[in-house]
Amino acid sequence: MSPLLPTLSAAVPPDSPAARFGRLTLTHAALATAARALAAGLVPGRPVAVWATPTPETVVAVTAALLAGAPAVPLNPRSGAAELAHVLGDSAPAVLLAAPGEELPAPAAALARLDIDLAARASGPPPPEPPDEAPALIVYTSGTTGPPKGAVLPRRAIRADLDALADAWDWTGRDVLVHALPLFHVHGLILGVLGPLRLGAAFHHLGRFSPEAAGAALAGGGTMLFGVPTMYHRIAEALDGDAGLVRALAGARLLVSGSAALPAPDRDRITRATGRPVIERYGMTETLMNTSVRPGDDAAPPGTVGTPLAGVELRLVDDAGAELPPGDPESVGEVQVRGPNLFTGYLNRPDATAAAFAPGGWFRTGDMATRDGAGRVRLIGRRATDLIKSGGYKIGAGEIENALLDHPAVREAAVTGEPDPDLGERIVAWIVPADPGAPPPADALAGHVAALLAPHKRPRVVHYLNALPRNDMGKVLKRSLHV
Ligand code: MCA
Ligand code: AMP
Repeated sequence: MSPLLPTLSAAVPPDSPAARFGRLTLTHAALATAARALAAGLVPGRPVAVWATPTPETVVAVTAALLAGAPAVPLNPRSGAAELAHVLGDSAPAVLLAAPGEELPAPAAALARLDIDLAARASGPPPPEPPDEAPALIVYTSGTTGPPKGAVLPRRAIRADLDALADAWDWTGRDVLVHALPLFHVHGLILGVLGPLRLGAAFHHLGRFSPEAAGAALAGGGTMLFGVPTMYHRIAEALDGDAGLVRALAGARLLVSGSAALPAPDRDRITRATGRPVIERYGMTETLMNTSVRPGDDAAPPGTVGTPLAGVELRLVDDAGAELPPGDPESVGEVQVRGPNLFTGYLNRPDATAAAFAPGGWFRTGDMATRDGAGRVRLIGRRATDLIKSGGYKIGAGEIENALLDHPAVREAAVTGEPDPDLGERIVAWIVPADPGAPPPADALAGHVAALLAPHKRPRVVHYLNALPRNDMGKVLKRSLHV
């Protein structure tokens, strides 16, 4: 079995950079030895939690877990108490890896902890390569109801996905990827970290996103930029009057957007100002990447997410589950995919895993799309209205409703998403207060949700009602919830 991260065992030039965060650069050689030292303390097959701050320590920790064959559970370091307790209870990690000095909140602090030492030096040979079907990562993702589910991603899926992307984007060891994505989701961690590492390439993580920081990193040697549409929106807004940013983007080899739909006005402003297209690719936590526009496909109409990546089978099906004949750009169906890029299932959730697949091993994405004669996919919406994409994060309305109902001043709660020029969608809460004379303030509810779940799940707008609109069965009529 060839290694998932070949540069950890192969000889690489001792000072070739792998990961840069601020002024700190980790070379491939330093990463390999620190990760091997940490891997020696991990047990194959036993999950390890990683306190996934945007730091070199997270890169060493995830690499060590991959080396050891211990499934890594990346944690959002801003997780609230309930979300953290759920993820830790569900994944039952043997140990938590964190940067030295990192203060952990209660449920995480109770775990056995190993500090990540960037300066540690390995002794002895690297551990044997784990089997290809062994779980590599467990990434938590929201559904329409209930708490997030852990998607179990085998090494095979990561390997297949990264090789297909390298092929689609001509991504090589000479590229320097720039991004500021969180390291506890597929986009930032698999594409943004493991992508360059597998190729022996480098990435430059900005720590915190700003158009200026992205421009400076591209001007300073970056060749590719990965971002969610909110980041491209902020870049589009900053281009006017920033000639340096325009030059930096114009000099990039590849600008890639994903995780949510890129609005046409933002895409067009960037292309007009810089002469560079922004390429869209389409994926999901459970499937990794399914399709991408290919650089240089000038015939690709803007707004498509391209054609399937190597090895990915994709079909559209109607409501009855019948496959739509390809080639009719007007027929809308649910996207279903099959291939080596797929996860193996949701941790501890055989029910949800079974429901996610159609007969024949096709994964039901829940995304609705059309396909043109050349096979290019155009996403037009989602099957579930209870899934909200805000800032590129997928958020289930149900988990926010439950958190709101936990507030003593809330009697009833419903959550919807509404269009937002910056976030794509913003979270809107519709509240029936326990005491109509003393409704809880909006910022108290936002703080409550942020503390229980995560700051990006907080409602941005709160409306107060005397009662929620319901049908005869008592189900909330979300379509009637608008101002
Ligand atoms: C404000 N804040 C609060 C509160 N109010 N914190 C706690 N309680 C409150 N009541 C803080 C926030 O924590 C944050 O703090 C600051 O206010 C602003 O936060 P916010 O407005 O939410 O957003 P932002 O910081 O401006 O972030 C925009 C962003 C971010 C950078 C675009 O949304 C982001 O990183 N998105 C990436 C999502 C992603 O990677 N998705 C991939 C999953 P402070 O200022 O201190 O930070 S999808 C995926 O993986 C699939 C496979 C795919 O296809 O890619
Ligand atoms: P997640 O479950 O957080 O991994 O998010 C996956 C979802 O993000 C997909 O099912 C799509 O709805 C959405 N998504 C990802 N990439 C794109 C894209 N390029 N355009 C539109 N939606 C996207």
